[in-house]
Amino acid sequence: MHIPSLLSLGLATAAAAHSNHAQKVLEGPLESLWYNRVPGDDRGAGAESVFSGITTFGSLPYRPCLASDKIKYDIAFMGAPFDTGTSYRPGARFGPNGIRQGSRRLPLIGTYNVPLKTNPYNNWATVLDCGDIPVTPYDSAHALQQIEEGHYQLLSREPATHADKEGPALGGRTLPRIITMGGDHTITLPLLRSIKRAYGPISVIHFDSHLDTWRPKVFGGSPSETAKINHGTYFWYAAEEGLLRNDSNIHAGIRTRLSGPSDLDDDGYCGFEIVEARDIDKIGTDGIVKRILDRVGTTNPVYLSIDIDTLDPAFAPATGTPETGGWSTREFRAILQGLQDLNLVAADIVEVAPAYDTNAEQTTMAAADVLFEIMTMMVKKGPLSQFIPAAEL
Ligand SMILES: [Mn+2]
Repeated sequence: MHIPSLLSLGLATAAAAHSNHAQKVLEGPLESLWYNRVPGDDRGAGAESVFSGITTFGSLPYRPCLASDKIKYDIAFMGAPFDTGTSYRPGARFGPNGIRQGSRRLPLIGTYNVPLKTNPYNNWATVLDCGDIPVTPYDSAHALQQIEEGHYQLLSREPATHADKEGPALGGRTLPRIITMGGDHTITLPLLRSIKRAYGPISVIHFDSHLDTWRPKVFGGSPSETAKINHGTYFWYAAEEGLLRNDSNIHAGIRTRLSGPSDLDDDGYCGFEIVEARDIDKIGTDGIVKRILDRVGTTNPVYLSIDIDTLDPAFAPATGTPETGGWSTREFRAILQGLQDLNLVAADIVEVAPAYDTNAEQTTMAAADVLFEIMTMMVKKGPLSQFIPAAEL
């Protein structure tokens, strides 16, 4: 007997939204929960309903940002559901929705990040979930163009805050920050192409168990031009295309096998230094943080790319090419928190393939928590307008 009344509530809401009259606020015992609130804001309760409603990253407001450049934000979450560059386990096309599902509990209780002493939800920044870029599953080359263009559409518009002030992008512009949820790691190539259009060549911090700088002939051969660009070769192409800033890039969490020592020469050619996963046993999380900061500095605009396989498969089993011997979620989050002074302009997290996860959703939850750290770091650091234009560095 409750069904007709619920239906009539829905119709009343739709009618109000399409009329010119002010919307009537619906009343009822759960009136405070009828809205999708941003937890931590001053509009009151709402965090109790994190398992209700349409799922967005961390229950952030959803806006279809690719439908209108009138939608403004300072930080945008965006999905790139692409996995046809995968060599082993496919399934990362479902990563964006999986990470959103794993993030639902973030607003429960509250969103204050204790180690970083910052609440990213109740701060200067407008943070939105902009949904996903439409990506074809039938044509990898076309899909990479879609990802580059979709990312650049979101990256190149004016931010909600300080749009009129100078910033680190080309032309002295201030831009919003984009956090991309993959997708397999191939997506980082079109993302870096978009970044280059906005910032020029950029310093990259790459957390991964694998190098991903392989020449195509090493990584599975090259039966076609399309096949050459995949989730193990994209950094080789990024270096060839001049997307990376010379000698200020670093991998961390590495524990891959190689085709031979020459792979390391190719890696150096691409401009990377290597922090092995096992280095943590000797130098600890503080030592890892120091090596990264020494390499990239805190004034350079930095792009952060995270393969969830940085984590040990015990903590993140649902990924394309798992490798044992990785870091724990506690260690990885401590390393990220140690990097809070970085000048991060954009980031991605990739290779989350939810079909291989446990019933406890541990991989998608780990990915969501990693993104919570990154979102907090970006908010804590402040608007990009306060940084020196890249051309003056
Ligand atoms: Mn990897």
